[in-house]
Amino acid sequence: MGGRLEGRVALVTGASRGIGRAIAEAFGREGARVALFARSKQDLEKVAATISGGETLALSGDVTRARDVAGAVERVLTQWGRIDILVNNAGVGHFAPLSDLTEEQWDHMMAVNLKGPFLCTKAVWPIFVRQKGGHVVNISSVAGTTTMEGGAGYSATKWGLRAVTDTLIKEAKPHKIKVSIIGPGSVDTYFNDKEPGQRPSYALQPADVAQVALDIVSAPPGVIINEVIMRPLVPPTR
Ligand code: NJP
Repeated sequence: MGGRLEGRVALVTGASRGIGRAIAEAFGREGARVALFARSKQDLEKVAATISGGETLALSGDVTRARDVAGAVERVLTQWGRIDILVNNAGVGHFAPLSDLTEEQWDHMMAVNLKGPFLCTKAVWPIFVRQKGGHVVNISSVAGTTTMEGGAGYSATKWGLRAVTDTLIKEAKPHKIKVSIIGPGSVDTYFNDKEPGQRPSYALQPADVAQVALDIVSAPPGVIINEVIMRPLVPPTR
């Protein structure tokens, strides 16, 4: 029996580790052809080699550079002739009270978390319009729906991504393009200079987010799941 994504082509940013890796693996298991995009070619190739099921492409580049993004999209088209799903997952976080947050940290978050999805979406949009279909999935955060001390810059990027998503949902409808946003709480990854295992034991796993991404992109053709907020159930009681 074919997988849920048989015949579809996905481009996943930030696929060298963490949530992006889990999404790429889940999509591959379901038969999608998956292009993995991030800066570290070596890590991407390692991940691509672990993906069973569909074919893969490891594409190194920076989501903040239009030329890298255009090159990656071109490679996917040359290889597979179409793109059905873009997952804007690459993201970074710097956390400090606003007065301590550096200009470099602010610019870094704005570039990766906001300009990255802008460039990647802009690059695939004409393809989706031509195909009369496609799906953009943006990985945001619970911090894109609320605020916390030390998170002004990070929240600004994820609230911004929410505004972009909301606008795109409206612009996409005439073209039968779907646009979705997932806002996870704490996920056990390398995010914010951590190592897997360093977050509380109740943190979400990358595979939990991947499962939601998979459900969103395999919803029936007439259904759009626009937004999912997901949190760990509860911290264990002491
Ligand atoms: O982070 P991590 P996550 N161009 O650090 C890539 C959101 N989120 O999986 O480029 C291209 O393990 C980097 O690869 P490399 C978060 O905001 C997380 O947790 O080789 N790629 C790596 O593959 C983000 O949007 C939590 O260094 C770039 C990946 O991005 C998403 O989840 C909670 C890049 C980062 O992997 C995935 O983050 C939450 C660039 N310029 C939301 N810069 C959480 N973990 O707790 C980085 O609410 N990458």
